[in-house]
Amino acid sequence: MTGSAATAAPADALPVFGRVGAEAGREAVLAHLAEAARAVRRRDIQLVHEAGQGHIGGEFSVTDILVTLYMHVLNVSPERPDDPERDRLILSKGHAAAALYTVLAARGFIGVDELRSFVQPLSRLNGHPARTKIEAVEASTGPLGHGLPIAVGTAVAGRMDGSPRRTFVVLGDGELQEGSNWEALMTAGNRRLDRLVAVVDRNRLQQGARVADTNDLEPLADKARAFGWEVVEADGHDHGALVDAFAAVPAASGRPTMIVAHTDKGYPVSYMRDQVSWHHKVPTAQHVQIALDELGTT
Ligand SMILES: Cc1ncc(C[n+]2csc(CCOP(=O)(O)OP(=O)(O)O)c2C)c(N)n1
Ligand SMILES: [Mg+2]
Repeated sequence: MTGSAATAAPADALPVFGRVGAEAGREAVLAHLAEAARAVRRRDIQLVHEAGQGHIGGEFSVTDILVTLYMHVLNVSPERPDDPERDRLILSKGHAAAALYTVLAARGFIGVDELRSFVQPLSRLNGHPARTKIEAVEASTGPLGHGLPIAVGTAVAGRMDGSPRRTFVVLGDGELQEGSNWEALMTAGNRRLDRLVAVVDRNRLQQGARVADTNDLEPLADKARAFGWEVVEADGHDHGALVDAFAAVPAASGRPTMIVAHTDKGYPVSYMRDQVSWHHKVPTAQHVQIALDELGTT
């Protein structure tokens, strides 16, 4: 790992991090994830500022989930991005693309310098992730409600191949209002797709309003259990809690796993945290500076 370079680097520098597995010990894993998450958020907010677009609130709520997956959980490697036995990760809430690109760069799947091209003409880094442009993007997403159905098919394919590979899908909570998700939840439960994991970024906000005031999901865990899923609730900003939740997959029950990751939109930045306006507001230079100060460097 080269993450310690973050300390003295200029504000927009992003180190490339390796994967640190459980064999390194819990303390080393958690230190690695904390450092990577900080570096990713620092780079991401500057990316969105420079591009003049993005969804920084939902990017910061999902950062710890994506970092824990790419830097610790997933059996994936930039040296073999097309390995048929790799784990699959689908970011269904595709509007958080800049967070995904920043994590992919931090893990070595795309160049750190390429991040500067985000949403520029002819860039591969579209406002929503495109499978046809970036090999490490497992599914094109953006229209909400598609990632989980694709993930169910991906998990079925893995089972038909007799493969131990796992499929992870990261969903927004507002996204769960799309009916397609509930067909997919039902199918996965009925088929007992134990190597399928759905992570819900439960930040309680959607675009312009609270989820509960729009079309409430509760009792979400009970609903998922009724559809045949194992449900784990975790603090989605606590890397240790996420590591433990992922380590419990596949569940002994043989059911697919839903991790309800309790998060805050804009976490951990003071002016952004739990503020619905930060769904897709663009940070000014001053906003960026405050965020960098709050995120710190070590
Ligand atoms: C089918 C569809 N409808 C509407 C949108 C526009 N849209 C983009 S993000 C968003 C809110 C999503 O809320 P949530 O899933 O909770 O995401 P998060 O809070 O994590 O940003 C909406 C309505 C979309 N991308 N796709
Ligand atoms: Mg949300």
